[in-house]
Amino acid sequence: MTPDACGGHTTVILTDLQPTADDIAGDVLAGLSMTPKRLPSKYFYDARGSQLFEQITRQPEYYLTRVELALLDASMPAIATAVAAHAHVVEYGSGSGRKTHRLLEGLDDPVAYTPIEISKTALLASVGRLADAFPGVEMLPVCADFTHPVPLPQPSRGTGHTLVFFPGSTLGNFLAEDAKRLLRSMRVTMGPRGRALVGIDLDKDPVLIEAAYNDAAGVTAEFTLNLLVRLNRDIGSDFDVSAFVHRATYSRERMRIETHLVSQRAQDVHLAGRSFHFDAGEAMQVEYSHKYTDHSFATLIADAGLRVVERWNDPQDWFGLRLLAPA
Ligand code: AVJ
Repeated sequence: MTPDACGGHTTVILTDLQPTADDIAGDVLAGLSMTPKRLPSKYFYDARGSQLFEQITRQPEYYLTRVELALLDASMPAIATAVAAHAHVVEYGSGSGRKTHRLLEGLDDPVAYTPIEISKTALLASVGRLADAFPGVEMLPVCADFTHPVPLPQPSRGTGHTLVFFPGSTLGNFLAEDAKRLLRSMRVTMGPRGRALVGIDLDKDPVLIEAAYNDAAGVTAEFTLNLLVRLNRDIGSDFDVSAFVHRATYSRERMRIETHLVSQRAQDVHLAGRSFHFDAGEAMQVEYSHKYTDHSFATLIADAGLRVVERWNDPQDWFGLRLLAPA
């Protein structure tokens, strides 16, 4: 072991805004009471789910992560020019840190980095990975729900502007009304001089999109089914996981992947003293992944008081990065 193998002399100041704990059982009861039944996709990400998602990003069919990383590399000089020096980089959620690493490396002297994340464990893990690589960047993580406006910690160096970073087409998991609410909160969080760099998956040949959500190795199917495994463990439901199959289809009309879990037999699922009947072949909706055109995206953000100031696509127009400013 080298003397500095443990690294970590950088001070990390955590702001805990104590986001209200998820009411998983309540959300699931509400979803199972709807017709058709549905479950919130945010509950995919327990420890196993996060691990499976990382595995999805390495599947040959799942082009999103690969293309976005290459696009970020290719556009970084232009992004650095478009974004003023001394930015306070604020990331919505915390991924593996690969994209953040490229961004912090490529920007002109960023002063601070603030991931906003509801899970304190994931939050501290993400800054831990970056703190040693960027000793000149103040690490100011905030434990909060980024779908609401977040008061930001003030970096001690300079009063630069804020750059919100929201990669991965995570926006696509929200229905239009929720996406608009999130974008309005983003506008408040970033302030009048702020900017946001948002990654969006673009509308394209449905064959390519459907392949990305139906990888041959079956990792996405396992990721989707893991939702039931985690619910059975964490809220005591009794879904027969082996009787459900993953189904992801692209709706051209709605420009989104619609992921369902389909019960292969009639079954009754019990939760909190209540019983929910599934017919054989009944589909429960578990995730949407919206894709965008320039037109649909412009409409979405306009309703949130934002506008596109710069746009970058990969050479095949599969994935885009958009720099947004208050309208
Ligand atoms: C969380 C938006 C990056 O919707 O593409 C991947 C999650 N679901 N495969 C997406 C996901 C199935 C993913 N994002």
